[in-house]
Amino acid sequence: MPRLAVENIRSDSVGFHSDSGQIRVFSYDRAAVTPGIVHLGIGAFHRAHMAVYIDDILAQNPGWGIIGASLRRPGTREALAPQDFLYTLAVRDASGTRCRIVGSVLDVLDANMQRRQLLDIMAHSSIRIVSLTVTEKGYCHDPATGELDTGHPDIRHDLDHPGDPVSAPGIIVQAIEMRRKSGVVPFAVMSCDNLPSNGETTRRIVTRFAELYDPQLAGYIAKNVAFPGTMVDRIVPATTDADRQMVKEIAGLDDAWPVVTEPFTQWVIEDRFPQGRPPFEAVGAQMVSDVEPFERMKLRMLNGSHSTMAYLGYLAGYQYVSEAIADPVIHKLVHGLMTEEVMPVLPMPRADLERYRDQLLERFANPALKHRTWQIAMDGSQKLPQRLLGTVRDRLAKGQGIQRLALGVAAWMRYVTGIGEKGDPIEVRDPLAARLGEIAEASGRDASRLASAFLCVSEVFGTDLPANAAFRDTVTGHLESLLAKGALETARAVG
Ligand code: CS2
Repeated sequence: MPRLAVENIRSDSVGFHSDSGQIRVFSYDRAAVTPGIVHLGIGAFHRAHMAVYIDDILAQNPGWGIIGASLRRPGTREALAPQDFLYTLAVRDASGTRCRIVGSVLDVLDANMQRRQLLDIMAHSSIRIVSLTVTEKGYCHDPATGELDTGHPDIRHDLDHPGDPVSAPGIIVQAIEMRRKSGVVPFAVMSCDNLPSNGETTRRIVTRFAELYDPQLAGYIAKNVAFPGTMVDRIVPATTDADRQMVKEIAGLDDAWPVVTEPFTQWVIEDRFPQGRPPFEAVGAQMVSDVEPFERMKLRMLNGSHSTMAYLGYLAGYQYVSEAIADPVIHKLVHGLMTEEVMPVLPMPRADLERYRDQLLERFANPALKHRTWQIAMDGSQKLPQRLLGTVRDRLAKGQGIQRLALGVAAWMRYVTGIGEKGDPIEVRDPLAARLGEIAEASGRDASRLASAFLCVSEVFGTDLPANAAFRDTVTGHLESLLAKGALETARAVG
């Protein structure tokens, strides 16, 4: 079977057309596209989200091609380089699969091997936006406070070797410094990660890093660099070999790294791009002056439900989200979590939130997406604050109940003990995994000792939550039940 590559998709004067007729192929002249964006962290999510919007934009404006960089995994460049950085997007739901070949990514650099090249490209005047999907932990911050973690090994490395940075903040600051020295105006820095106030948080982290490196540069960044906030949404499970096979059968081309996603996609962007931007609104993105209400709604409704389902679902033996939500006990719990606990402390009209909730429940149930509970369970220490604990704080401040939210938190604690309900080992992936494992070992299966020790992890819970008796007691009670009766029985009792 031919490999996916420019030479294997037929071209004529109006662009490229697929031979198979079953796949859609970009219609612009790819040779005329020039880079305008550098994207840090080019994983499956970016390729199913922003890169697709840009693919649509390139038909009208060829100056916004993307140069991607992977900061950790070298595999993306290796997989995509032989296929001219083209890849297949497979959109799936119960009604079927629709494939399209995306051409907006012009190159992918392996930041570890090609650091100089990456910085040189970022310093070039044609680049006007540097966007990021480096996941929560890529910001090297304290998740509870949103501040740069100055003791983080990557940050320490980058402060000692500023010309050879490995962290996202270090790379961004170095590139801005190179531009400043050569008289090139800075790019806008656009976070597309699921962080609370992601623009403002990125601004704080980058400026703080610069302050430690060179206070004058920090002042320059504070004055001249825009950090637009975004709300991004599309469910994109990690690509599997079965996905590669499926795409091969449909597209008739061998694609080393396709991405599989759902039909739904949403992008809300704060309109703050002093050096210009692509016409995002022309391809379905919403441009707003304040992205925060959208972001908060999405993090607390979608991601809060996701994490709760991931921990409870995994413990209950469900491999995929669609299986977990098909269990009436988990469905009721998640429905109740959103309706009774999250929605009342969001500022949107009730009817809008109800619609949003119902749509989410449908998206979770998409049987064609194999979204592993284990995948979502990853990096819980980085996710819990914005997904569950913000709502917890808002409700506690009003003296309101937190039964279901506390169950999500207790399920995380139960999960990170590293031992499942059948005594099976759980592969806990988390930057704090070693510490969480030590806590579990030292506390045994005593719910009260376990909960107290986990609550002392201040990067997650801050200092206020461990001191709150209502929160501590509710979490401890749920953890006790999870250990004694299991996830499903506990969720049933909470309702
Ligand atoms: C998920 C998100 O992996 C996770 O933690 O909750 O990646 C989720 O699928 C996206 O935010 C959906 O937009």
